Amino acid sequence: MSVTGTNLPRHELLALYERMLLIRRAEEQLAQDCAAGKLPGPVHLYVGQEAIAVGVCAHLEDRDWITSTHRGHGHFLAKGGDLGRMLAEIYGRAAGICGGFGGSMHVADFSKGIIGANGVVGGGIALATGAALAAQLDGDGKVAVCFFGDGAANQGVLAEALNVGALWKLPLVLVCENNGFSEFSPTATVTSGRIVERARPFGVPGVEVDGNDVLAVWQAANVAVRRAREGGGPTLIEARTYRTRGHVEYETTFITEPYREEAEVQAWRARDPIPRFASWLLNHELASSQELEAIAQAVAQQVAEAVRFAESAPEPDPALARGSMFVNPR
Ligand SMILES: Cc1ncc(C[n+]2csc(CCOP(=O)(O)OP(=O)(O)O)c2C)c(N)n1
Repeated sequence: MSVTGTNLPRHELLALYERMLLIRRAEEQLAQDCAAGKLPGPVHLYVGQEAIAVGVCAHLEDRDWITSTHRGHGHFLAKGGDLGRMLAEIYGRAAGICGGFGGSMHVADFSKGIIGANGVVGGGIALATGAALAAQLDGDGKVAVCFFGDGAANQGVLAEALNVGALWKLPLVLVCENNGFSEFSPTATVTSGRIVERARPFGVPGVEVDGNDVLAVWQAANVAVRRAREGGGPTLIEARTYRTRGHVEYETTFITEPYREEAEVQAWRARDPIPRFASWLLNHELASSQELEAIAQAVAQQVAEAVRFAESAPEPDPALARGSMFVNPR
């Protein structure tokens, strides 16, 4: 794991570890809930990709904007979204962050700069570019970060964002999470060339990084966010990772043929960013196993409390559904 140049104090390193673990444990809870038939809608889990959201969002403040994807729980939590209200949203409860009407693919919190998860593949790219333009007009050093998948990188809007972002030097960071798949299609079967090189014709820096190494992501984002804040314009980061769970929970109910080798999944599980970072902390004597255990216990407690909060919340009043969708419902 590359570490030079982070100069992060110990408490910040432990905070990165804690946040990755919180995302993981929250999603393990959702996987269980889904298997138990408790969820009213689908969930796309971020398991194995936590280092990307956490390494990037460590550089952001509440006033900075992020846009997300259909696989958005990790982005929401890394940017400081409330776990209890996220779970309540996914459980379809009134206490949810969108009143229980949006579900997993719409978790958003403008007060934390979270423009939201998004079921439209590539939809966040245009939203983040607009947010970056707004930030530039505000002139107070805010940045906009867009998380998107390798599948979304094949939408034409990426070229449009790179073009206008470079031209207007927008404070924009484009973070492509290349997890090897677009639904059930391996990336290599639907994507030509290297995604990171798509920045080059626009004169935008492109950086490829190990997306399972939280410190490598932290370093790449450090440079990109600073450049954006200082008026240097956009950066494209391609973070290489792997989706170790399915595209969507419970996909085996409709996908009957395997679309990848189990050995490949296992090889990537061995590179899981969380135990990997734990080993690094232990090897560098930056944490003891007791400290990591204490963090794990605190996280488990936080998830249990969030579940209690979400489960005890009432369902929303159906009469409010239209009111939440339109500004002036008729
Ligand atoms: C505009 C649009 N086209 C197609 C879909 C169907 N769809 C949902 S997820 C997905 C794959 C997205 O792949 P990627 O961007 O790599 O994200 P990942 O699921 O790997 O995180 C597709 C094609 C969609 N939701 N929106």
